[in-house]
Amino acid sequence: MESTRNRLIELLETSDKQFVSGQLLSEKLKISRSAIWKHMKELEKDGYHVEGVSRKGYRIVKFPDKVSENTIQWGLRTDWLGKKIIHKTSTKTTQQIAHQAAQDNAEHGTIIIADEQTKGKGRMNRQWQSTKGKGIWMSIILRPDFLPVMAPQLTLLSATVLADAIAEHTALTPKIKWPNDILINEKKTAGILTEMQAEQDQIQYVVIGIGINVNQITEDFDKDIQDKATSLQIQTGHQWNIKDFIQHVLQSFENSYDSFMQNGFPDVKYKWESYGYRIGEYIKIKTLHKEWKAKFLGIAEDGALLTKTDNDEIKKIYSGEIEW
Ligand code: BT5
Repeated sequence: MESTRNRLIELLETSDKQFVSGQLLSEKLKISRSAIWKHMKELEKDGYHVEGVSRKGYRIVKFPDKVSENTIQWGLRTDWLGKKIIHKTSTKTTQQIAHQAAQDNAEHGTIIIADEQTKGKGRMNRQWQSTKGKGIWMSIILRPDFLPVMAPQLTLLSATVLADAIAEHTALTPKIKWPNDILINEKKTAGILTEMQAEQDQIQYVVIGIGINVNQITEDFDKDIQDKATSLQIQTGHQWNIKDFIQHVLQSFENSYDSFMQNGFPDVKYKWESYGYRIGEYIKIKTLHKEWKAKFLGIAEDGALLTKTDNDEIKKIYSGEIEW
């Protein structure tokens, strides 16, 4: 039943807005015309708007707002990103599914997306809270043809994509806090986790994990992060259509990635710095043995944070705790 239904959606979807005759559907799916009609009624119950016109056939005029492989793909204007989508209603983490899929040869641009993650991952084994149906929890598999040392540039690029998508879609003013936090009004609304499988001089694949808080209210976050996390809904006072926003992010991602591959890193650096949080201000850097203040200048090509000390020494910072 489920697979016939998916095939039916697929047939209607690939015909785009054209009608598909009942005759053709019944031949392809090997079911009677009245069975097709029953399937259409079921689709309507799920939020699809199907138009049926005698002598012409059927066509989908609107997909439901909920997220699924079909609803994301319908109207997605990308060439390679999201051509293959794996959607889960609930999973531990989309990163794990992405790694598995990549090892099973999933193609460049495959995305894994979930309504809910029960063990969402942040960096360094931290947790990422992923409330059901309230945000975008997605992993993108990429197979870039460059050296592993360049992978951090993809994290920086992803941050600019999210900042752009939020700014364009909602008219809010996001900031990127080094290395990968997207802030709105000083609170975190999105995060990025880049993981990679590589040999010394070759990347096998990269998984870019993207988490964006969309429709949470403050109480949806655990108490310990309520004062530092935010969502588009909290910031704008209304709900956002998650499927539309996913499509926007994917389209922006593909454009930026393609232009990065053609033109290299300078445009990404420029854009990143235009969103950079506290550029030009003093920050405090703490390592195990030392603590010092320096001016935050921007980012280096390798993803490091560029600073200038009071005796005009330019220093790249790769790790350590930063106090902003
Ligand atoms: C990140 O880590 O910001 C990376 C987040 C990546 C999440 C995506 S969702 C799809 C894919 N699948 C996954 O399992 N992960 C990726 P980090 O910079 O380490 O930030 C983690 C810290 O942010 C936590 O320790 C909390 O303090 C805070 N935090 C947790 N959940 C949050 C949320 N939903 N919104 C804002 N802050 C959060």
